[in-house]
Amino acid sequence: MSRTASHIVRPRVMGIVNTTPDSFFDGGRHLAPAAALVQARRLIAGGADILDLGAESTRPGAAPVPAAVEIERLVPLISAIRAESPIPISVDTMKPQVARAAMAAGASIWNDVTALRHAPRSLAAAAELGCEVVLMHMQGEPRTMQAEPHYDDVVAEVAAFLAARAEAAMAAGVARGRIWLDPGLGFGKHMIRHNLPLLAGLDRIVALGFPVLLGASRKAFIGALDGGANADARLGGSIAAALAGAAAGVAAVRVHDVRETVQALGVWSAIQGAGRRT
Ligand code: HH2
Repeated sequence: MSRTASHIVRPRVMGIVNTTPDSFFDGGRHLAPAAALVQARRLIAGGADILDLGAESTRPGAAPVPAAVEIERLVPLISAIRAESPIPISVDTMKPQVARAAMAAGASIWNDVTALRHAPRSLAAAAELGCEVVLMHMQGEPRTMQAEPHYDDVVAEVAAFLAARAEAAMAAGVARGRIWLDPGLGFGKHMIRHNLPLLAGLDRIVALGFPVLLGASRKAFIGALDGGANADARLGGSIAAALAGAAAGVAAVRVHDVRETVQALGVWSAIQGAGRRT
């Protein structure tokens, strides 16, 4: 959470840079190292509190990327950002060897959409690296996760999964204070039947007692609620979801549009502050 001028906490803003050819929104825009660095600078100037760098898309049907290629895309970018800015850097990767290389280059957060389940040594690697970890919920695996997701009670099941993964991480030696949880909007979730109850029930995830990261930015459920709007036309819905997260007490929102989200959260927190003063 960040303190604003009105001293009301608002979620931190994590800006996304995908240095990939195929991410669902910014794929191909920041694949060239120079373009990725320009985008990182833009997000920092826009008020990002954290940068999340990804080198392998998680969207259904995305091409798998070998660890060496992820490292080749991420490490020079991390070093270049580190040379200019102290901003905390997160890496969006499932692979412990990529996380290791990224931490050595100056990243401090491992954002793992598999919640440290992808490799048998992921849990031990996270403990050894001593980095912060984002444990995200996903039903199934990226290739097939949107085929027929099923839950009896999506909020209860996601909360139980996240609590169990936090326990597993702590049992492996990850410090409690380094664990974040993320409900994983869009990852094995029906667009409306699962993502919306999760957004409405975020307070139950927050109640688990760990900082919660929310990633709704430009996801397909926003298009589904707006006549099929494509990813380029989902900024308004992304901001609405970020504000729902703020109201529920999430610690950070993961977004493509940093400047706009910072402005929206700033106005939201100023309104909260004015409400408290009267
Ligand atoms: N969403 C995406 C990727 N990584 N990590 C966390 N913790 N939470 C999320 O909701 C999340 C995530 C998907 O978004 P994006 O990175 O823009 O797309 P792609 O996976 O196609 O690169």
